Amino acid sequence: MTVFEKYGALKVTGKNLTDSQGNIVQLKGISTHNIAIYSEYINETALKQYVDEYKVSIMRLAMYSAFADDVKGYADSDDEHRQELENYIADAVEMCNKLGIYCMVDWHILFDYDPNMHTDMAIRFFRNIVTRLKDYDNVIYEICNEPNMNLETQEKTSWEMIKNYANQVIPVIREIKKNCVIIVGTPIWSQDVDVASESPLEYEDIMYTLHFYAASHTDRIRDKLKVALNNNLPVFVTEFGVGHADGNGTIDEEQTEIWLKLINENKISHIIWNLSNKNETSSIIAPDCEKYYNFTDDDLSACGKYMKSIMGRE
Ligand code: IDC
Repeated sequence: MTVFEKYGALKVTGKNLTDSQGNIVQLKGISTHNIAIYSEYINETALKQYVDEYKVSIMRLAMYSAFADDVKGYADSDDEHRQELENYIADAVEMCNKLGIYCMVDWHILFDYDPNMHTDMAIRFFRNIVTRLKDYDNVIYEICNEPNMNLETQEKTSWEMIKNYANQVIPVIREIKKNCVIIVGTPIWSQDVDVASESPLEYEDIMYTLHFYAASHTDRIRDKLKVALNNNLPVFVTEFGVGHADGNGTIDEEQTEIWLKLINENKISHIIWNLSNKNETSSIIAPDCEKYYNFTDDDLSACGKYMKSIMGRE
C-alpha cells in the first residue's frame, strides 16, 4: 500500500497534519535544489528509488520566484520560461501521484526577501498551477519559502507583511481547490514560528514553516518551535539542512540528532535540502556523480548517506 493510498487527501487537525479521520500523518522527504537548474533528478526511475529505497513520502519542488544562481526565477523571467516551469511541476506532481506519494509546490522566495514584492506573479502562478492540479489530492502548496530581510537596509519582513501577502494568495488557491493544505513561511528565513503562533491566519488547513540548518541553528530556534507548539501552531519543517545555513560547511550530527528527536517526538513532517550534485555539503548526490537515477551508495555525498538513515527512521 502506498502512503497516499493509506492517508489520501490531507488536512490539519489541531496542530497536526492528519488524514480525513484525524490520524496524524508525518511525512518525510527531499527538496529539489532550484528546479530551473537541477530539474533532471525528478524522473520516474529516480523517484521510485527515493520512495522504495530512501523511504521518502514527499518530494518538494523548489521553484525560485526570483533570480538566483545565475538563472531567472518565475517572477523575473519571460512567459516561455514560466510555461516550462509550470509544465515541469505538473509533470512532477503526476509522477509522484503515480507512485503514491505527496508533492509540495514551493514558491521559493529568497533574495526577494518580502513575498509582497511579487504578489501578482505568485497569484498568477498559483492560479495556473492549482487549476491544472486541482484533481490531485497529493499536493501541498507552500506559498513563500523564506521571508527574510533587505540586507542593504536591514528592513525585516514582518509577520504582518507576510499575512498581508497570504491573505491575498490563499483565497485564490482555495477558490479553485477547496480542500488542500497550504503552508506559509514565517519571518527571518522561516524561523519565527513563535511570532506566527501569537496571531495565526484565519483559514482552515494552514501550516507554518520552520527551517533549520543544524550547524547554525540550535537551542534558540528550537525554543521558538517549543513556544509555537505550546500555542498549538501546526508546523511543517519544509526544509532543513544537516550542515551550515549557507548550504555548505561541516555536517553537525550532534545538533541534527537533537533536532530530529524534537521533531519526531512531535510528529512534525520534515524535508531535507537538497537534491543535486552541486559541490556543497547540503547536496545529497556526490559532486562527481553525473547520473540522474540508479544511484549506488557511492553516488551519494556524506549528506546523502545521512539522509538515508534520517528518512528511514520509524
Ligand atoms: C542555497 C543553495 C545554494 C544556492 C543558494 C542561493 O544550497 O546552492 O547558491 O541557495 O540560491 C535556505 C534556502 C535555500 C538555500 C539554503 C542553503 O531556502 O534556497 O539554498 N538555505 O543556504 N534557507 C536557509 C538555508
